[in-house]
Amino acid sequence: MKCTRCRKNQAEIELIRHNAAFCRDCFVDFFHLQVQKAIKQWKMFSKDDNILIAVSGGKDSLSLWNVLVELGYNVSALFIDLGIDGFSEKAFAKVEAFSNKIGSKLIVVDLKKEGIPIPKVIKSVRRHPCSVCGQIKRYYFNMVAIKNDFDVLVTGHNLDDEASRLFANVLHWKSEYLQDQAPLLPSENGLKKKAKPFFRVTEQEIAAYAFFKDIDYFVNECPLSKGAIFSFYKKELNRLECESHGIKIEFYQGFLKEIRPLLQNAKKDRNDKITFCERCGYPATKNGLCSVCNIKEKINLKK
Ligand code: Q46
Ligand code: ZN
Repeated sequence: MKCTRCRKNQAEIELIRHNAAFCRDCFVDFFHLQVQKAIKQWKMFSKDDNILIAVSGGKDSLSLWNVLVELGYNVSALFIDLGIDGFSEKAFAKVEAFSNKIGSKLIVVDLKKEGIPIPKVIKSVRRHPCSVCGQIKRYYFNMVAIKNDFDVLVTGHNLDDEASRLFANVLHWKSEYLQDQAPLLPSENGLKKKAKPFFRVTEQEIAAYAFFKDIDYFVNECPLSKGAIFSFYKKELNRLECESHGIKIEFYQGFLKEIRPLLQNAKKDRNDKITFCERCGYPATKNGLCSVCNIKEKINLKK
């Protein structure tokens, strides 16, 4: 099969949902274009902005880092060392090597030094590891972005992540989470502006990009991820996608266009009631503390 774009080279990848097949070079151009479209459509950031990208060592974050640098954006990376022995060191090695290759600045937060490595935290907090780990990561992403005066924080969340999260939030009618679901969240209430430039591309497309660009990413599965519910929703959405190509993007874009605007008044009411952590100044959840100061408090009580 010939590439449907240049009509010269042999196609190496077929994208059924786009009704196209691309050779390597045309796929990379197409992929970059999808990211540029996302950035422009949502006015995520410009070439003058200082961008902080959260990286884990996996294919999504390293690929996004690569795309943004190739497109000429001013990017620094942030790696959170979760303190999961036998896992976090390997992830960090990939991130460090990639940072040296690409020539971008790398900032590291070590949760062992912060007193809250994830394996220790999950002994004190009775929730799924991913829920508490996600909360801690978001806290430090935001804190580092604010302290270092970055204009925007970006993450490698892709269409599969966003559609499965939306799917779960709709099934459980999590209205507060639905209010916060978008490819761009403005800077408000002590939270730095957040963008997801990969929301138009799928996991599979990112894997192809990483392969064509020879990106050496970390493939090991996190030992604490067992029972994470999002992988179940992702599988179900993939089944639907096989039956009806393009359903994932239609589901997500449809929500952004039709439903999200209706939720913004409820979000405004919520914003009016927000309070801030008396220790660190981050938005508070309960008893005057933010989620991470609450976790630190629990761990200290157990000592
Ligand atoms: S690192 Fe943390 Fe992930 Fe491991 S504990 Fe879950 S959220 S799976 S991206
Ligand atoms: Zn706090």
